Amino acid sequence: MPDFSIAEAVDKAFQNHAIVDIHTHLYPASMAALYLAGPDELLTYHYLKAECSRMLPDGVSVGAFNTMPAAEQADMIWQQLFVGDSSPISEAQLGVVTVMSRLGLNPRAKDLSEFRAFYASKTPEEYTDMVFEKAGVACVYMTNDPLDDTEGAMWQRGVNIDPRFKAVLRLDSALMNWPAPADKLRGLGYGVEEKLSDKTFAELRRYLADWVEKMDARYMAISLPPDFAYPSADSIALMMGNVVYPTARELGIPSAMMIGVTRQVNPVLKDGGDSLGKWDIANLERIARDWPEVDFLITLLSRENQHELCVTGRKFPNVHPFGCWWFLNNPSIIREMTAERLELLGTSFVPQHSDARILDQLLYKWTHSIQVIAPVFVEKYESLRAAGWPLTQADIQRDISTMFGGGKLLD
Ligand code: HDL
Ligand code: ZN
Repeated sequence: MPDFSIAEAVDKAFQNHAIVDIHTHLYPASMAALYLAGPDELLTYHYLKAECSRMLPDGVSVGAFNTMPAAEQADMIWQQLFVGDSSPISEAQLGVVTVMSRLGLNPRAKDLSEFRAFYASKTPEEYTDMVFEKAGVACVYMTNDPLDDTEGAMWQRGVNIDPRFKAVLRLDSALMNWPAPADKLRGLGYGVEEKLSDKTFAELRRYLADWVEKMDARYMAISLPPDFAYPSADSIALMMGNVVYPTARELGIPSAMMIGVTRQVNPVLKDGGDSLGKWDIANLERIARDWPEVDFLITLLSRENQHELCVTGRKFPNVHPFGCWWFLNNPSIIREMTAERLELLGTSFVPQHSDARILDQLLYKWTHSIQVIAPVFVEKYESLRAAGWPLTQADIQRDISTMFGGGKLLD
């Protein structure tokens, strides 16, 4: 007779472990203009704005909706997607319901007044402490961009960063659509040229090294389109091969690539207007083979890329799949991705990140993910026990703490 319930042991392992969330768009209260929390931010999350664009009141266009003040947008989204005449069962809608329930609020309220009053009753620091504690999160990795006017000014002034928020140097604004970023980089003192010359590459490597050090960035990240081809004469491929990968190797920090985004397929939806495409994973084989000393954190946006990403991880130990990103962050797909990753990679991957943009989202993104991930682990541990492995509760705690603690690369 087994001496303990695996299901109970897995649940306890998650309860005993404070999560390390390795990709978010969250910022500490000290970065005030970038700190997003509370009902109006939560309801106007671009996922919900996109879903509301399908359920707008007669006579209200998306363009007209976009001109409304945020509080009015939040009220309309609340009426159309929650109070309205259909159940809030999309993942983003369910998320708001979970958040409100976790905060002890009535998710079936007729308006947002109770949520707004609750949010107003706490300081940003108190709200942050409460959300981290309720969500069981130890720390979150940010998305930091020195070329963002608001954020760059904070770093130049000097900003006190809550140690629960780790920095990540995001590269899209510095490397994509060259030479558009050149002026801003020169404004920061980097003598880049319009052409992709050795001088430009050297100055961009200096930019990366300077800001990794300034921010104590744990990795460098970039989002790339599905047609990203390496090697190629495309400017972004030249940037990756002459700037990012050599810098990652020199600094000994991971290069994260988030691939498959087709930007602004419908611009009127603004930050909700992006879509996805399948990437040719042979590019990753070439990158991992050409840069064996670099650790690549990889998350791909197309469901059709997931199994082959696991296989590529088996071929290259420096390929580290992480998370169920964006359009994959839904229970039906999280379940499938976690199972195939465990089957093909064992414990050598990071199962999830939240990608949270609004602090409150930590309360649902992790709750929902663990609800669907835990049973997959239970099934695998049951198979392990059935195969004759004398499994212990300490084994389970060790695995969960490692895989949801940033994996072998991060902490
Ligand atoms: O590029 C990214 O990091 C993506 O996560 C985008 O921010 C995207 O808009 C998003 O929020 N996905 O969840
Ligand atoms: Zn993101």
